[in-house]
Amino acid sequence: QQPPGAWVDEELGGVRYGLAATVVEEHISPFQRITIIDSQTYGKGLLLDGCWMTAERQERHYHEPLVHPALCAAASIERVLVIGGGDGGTARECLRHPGVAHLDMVEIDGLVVELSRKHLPSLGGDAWSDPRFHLTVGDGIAWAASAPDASYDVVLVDGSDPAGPAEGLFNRSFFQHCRRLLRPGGVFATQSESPEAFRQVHIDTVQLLREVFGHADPLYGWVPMYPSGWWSWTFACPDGPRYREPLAERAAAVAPGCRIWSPRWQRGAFEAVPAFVERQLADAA
Ligand code: PUT
Repeated sequence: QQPPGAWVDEELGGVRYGLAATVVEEHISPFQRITIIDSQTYGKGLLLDGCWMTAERQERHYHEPLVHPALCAAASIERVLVIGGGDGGTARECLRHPGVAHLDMVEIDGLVVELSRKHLPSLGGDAWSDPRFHLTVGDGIAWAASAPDASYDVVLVDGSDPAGPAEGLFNRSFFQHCRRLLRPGGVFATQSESPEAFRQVHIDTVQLLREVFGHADPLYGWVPMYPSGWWSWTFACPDGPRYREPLAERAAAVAPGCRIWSPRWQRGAFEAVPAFVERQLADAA
């Protein structure tokens, strides 16, 4: 039992990223160590294998930038696939778009879903009971490999850091399947780590997505509890960078309920490419 006021940290590269918090539950699933904490500042939160995933009062910093640039830009948003996303926050933001008719979410770890529903119910909100929402507990990489060509308008990857069960979510063959799954005018997006704390993973991910999809661009924001706080999401589309400009009607439907994302924020976030990333991507091209 931890004393009240103890610290829970993610340690990376000689730096600690922590919250004053107590551990509420911890389990070892077949895939990873799952920790639920209760923090003074951001409420209840989730770590996987000791890495920060989300917290009640900080999740919007992460979920809104992953979802809305893609859902406000794809030609249609009738069919959406979310790979990962077991806390429910990504599905919740997607289902705020009335144009979504069917959302498949494929999460590898059923215990993440169970503990998130128990301790972080505000993340999934009404998504769990929405008739458009279809949860499969299974391997998202295998799902992407076996789903039919052109079966989704939007594919979102909400995985953890590239180690353990999430490692395969950053590789070429997985991205090639995601491209194959997109209908014409479709948009792909993935969380793409920190340009500071995971610099090489970030650069390699953007470069690989450019190779596979033809067009891919990172968008930069902040998730204060993540390593360095500086985070990125990368959007990709075979037929041009349509994700850069939100469609007005879709944006108007969701913007009033957003805390971080807005069309203006998005435009700035796509422009905020740090100089070293711009140089490294130019060298890699
Ligand atoms: N899906 C959450 C990303 C976590 C990064 N630490």
